[in-house]
Amino acid sequence: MNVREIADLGPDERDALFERDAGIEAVRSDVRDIVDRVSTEGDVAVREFCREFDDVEVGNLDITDEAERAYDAVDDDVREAIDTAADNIREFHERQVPDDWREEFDGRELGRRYRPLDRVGVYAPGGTAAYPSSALMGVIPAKVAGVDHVAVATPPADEINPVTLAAIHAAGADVVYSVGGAQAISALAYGTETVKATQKVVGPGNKWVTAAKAEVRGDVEIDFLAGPSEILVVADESANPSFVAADLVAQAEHDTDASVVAVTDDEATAEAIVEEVERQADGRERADIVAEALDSDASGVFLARSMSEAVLFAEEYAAEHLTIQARDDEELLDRISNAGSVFLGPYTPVAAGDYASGTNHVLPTNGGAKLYGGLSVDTFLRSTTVQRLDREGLDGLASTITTLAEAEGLEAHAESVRRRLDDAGAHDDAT
Ligand code: HSO
Ligand code: ZN
Repeated sequence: MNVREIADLGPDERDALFERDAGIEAVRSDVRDIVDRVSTEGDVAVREFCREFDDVEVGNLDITDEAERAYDAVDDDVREAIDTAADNIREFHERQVPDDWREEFDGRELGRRYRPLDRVGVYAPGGTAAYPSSALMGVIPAKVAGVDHVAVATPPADEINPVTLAAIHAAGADVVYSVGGAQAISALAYGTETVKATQKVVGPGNKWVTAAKAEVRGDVEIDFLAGPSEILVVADESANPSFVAADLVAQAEHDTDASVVAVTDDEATAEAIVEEVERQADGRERADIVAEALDSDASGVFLARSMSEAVLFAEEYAAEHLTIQARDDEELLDRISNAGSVFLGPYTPVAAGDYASGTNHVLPTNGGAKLYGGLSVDTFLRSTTVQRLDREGLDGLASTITTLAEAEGLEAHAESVRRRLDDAGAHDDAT
């Protein structure tokens, strides 16, 4: 890693930073076959793919009871950590539940109400990327939203990660299936003999999972296509380079494709961050992954000519995680709209949000933050508008409606208004 100046970046360097993608194109056609076979052949195809990709002969696809047993069996400190994280995540998401409302607007009573989806599917990654925390982040908001049937799919293994199973249970999943990859997404979307079809499939996964979500989108809802982890740190000279580096190295350990970036207007801070990153990357348990992520063109430390230029960089970058380590952090934040989740101040590591502060860690990557937010209670709700007009309210709107209806050539629309206001035609109690 070295310090590069934003002003000197060439087009290829800018593309590597700003044109990130989930990298799913290469697997799209293989994934399409898997998705199709599961949707037409059901459990038989699911079992066959578990054999082929996970090398496991799956007995019972429904492992709901196993998840409960895993929760009881994990070490006490792990169970307590899961419970504490789950409580905090639940509390934060409960705060997001919108109230139904009705309001009077000059004779027009208008409102909005919210209802949960009936059935949703949450993917919980397994294997080396088994993240029990992601199971909490997917299931809890759905249960808080009031979804009745929350199904979780997690890859089979000779021994499925017991912490993942325990977290799935603690989060409140209603049913757990032992199936992973594209076959899991297809099963959750279309149903099989064992797996009940759901209306929306959410959660992060590898390329195969993400490509399968792209494939089923349209037939069912999905959250969004999540790519590898990203972090952008915006720092001024008050930042602690060692804390900044620690957050960069932490996200780099996720994936060789992770993008970890810092931008600062202070040259000494930039140099110090690079030095610290090198020092801290050394000897990490996942040193190879960290080194490859740090070496990539999508990672680096960048020097801006001013904090305003740093802010513009952050806006263009639209990071999954944005941390602001600067004296005027709130003022800088006011100028930024594009970020999945923001971390302010020296005592707010991204790992807090990854695990336990309560916010959700399933967040938009690849610049998605320009368009949408991360997983939340809203992800699992649909809204309905409601209205009741009284005679006066309709009277006040009549000419607006009839004029627009006639302008559209929809005369029967206009008539449906006039008929109500025509006293001769009005029903006695139609006041
Ligand atoms: N930083 C990841 C979430 C995670 N971190 C899970 C640790 N475990 C989201 O990009
Ligand atoms: Zn993380």
